[in-house]
Amino acid sequence: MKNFFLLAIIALIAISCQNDDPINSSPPVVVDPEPESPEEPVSGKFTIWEDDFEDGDVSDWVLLDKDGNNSNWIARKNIQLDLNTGAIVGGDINILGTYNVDLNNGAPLDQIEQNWAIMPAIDLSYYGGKIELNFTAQPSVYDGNHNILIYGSTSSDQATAKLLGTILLTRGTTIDAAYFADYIVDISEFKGSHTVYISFVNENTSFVGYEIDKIWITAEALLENVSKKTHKLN
Ligand SMILES: [Ca+2]
Ligand SMILES: [Ca+2]
Ligand SMILES: [Ca+2]
Repeated sequence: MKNFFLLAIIALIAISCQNDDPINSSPPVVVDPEPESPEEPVSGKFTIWEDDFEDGDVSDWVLLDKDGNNSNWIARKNIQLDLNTGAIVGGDINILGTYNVDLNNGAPLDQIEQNWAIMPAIDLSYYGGKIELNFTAQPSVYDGNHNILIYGSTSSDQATAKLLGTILLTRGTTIDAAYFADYIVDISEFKGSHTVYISFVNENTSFVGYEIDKIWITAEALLENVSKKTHKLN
């Protein structure tokens, strides 16, 4: 019994270390429990995927400029304004962002954006309990509050995606300060699916910018039959 919990904790740590770049699509390695061990699922909230954009590489994402105005999601630093020159400059935070202004001069773009950032496929087939999409984000400096739309699909074709949540990203009163905050969307309905695509989409209005500092997905439980499956495969 004690051994089982020790092994379960090791398994949880192994799963928590699963990172992006590229997503590991093979089942998590679960150490075989002792034959007499109980058949309880491993439980606790743990991270099964994350991307913090610190490497500036989003080649594993699909970024779609659906409105076709050549303004799309990009990995970069959050924007700040140089108060001496009025130029848009990079801040300190590595983000995935999308802007509805010309970053050379700050002028608004004429077109309403329809920019999709589609995460690499995640495999939710061996997790149970509540599964949550967590992200740290803000509307950029010199912007107001804006909704970000979260879509989910089991197909890479975003036309099949359904709206999972409309999340209001809020700013404080200081126009040039950072107001990154954590937001959560329940994505438990995709439990059991082998390929899940989560997308971030701007709302259907003009804006200055959306900036996402980090995204991570948590699950409450590892399904007990994973250890059985692994056992059989061995
Ligand atoms: Ca990356
Ligand atoms: Ca666009
Ligand atoms: Ca970051």
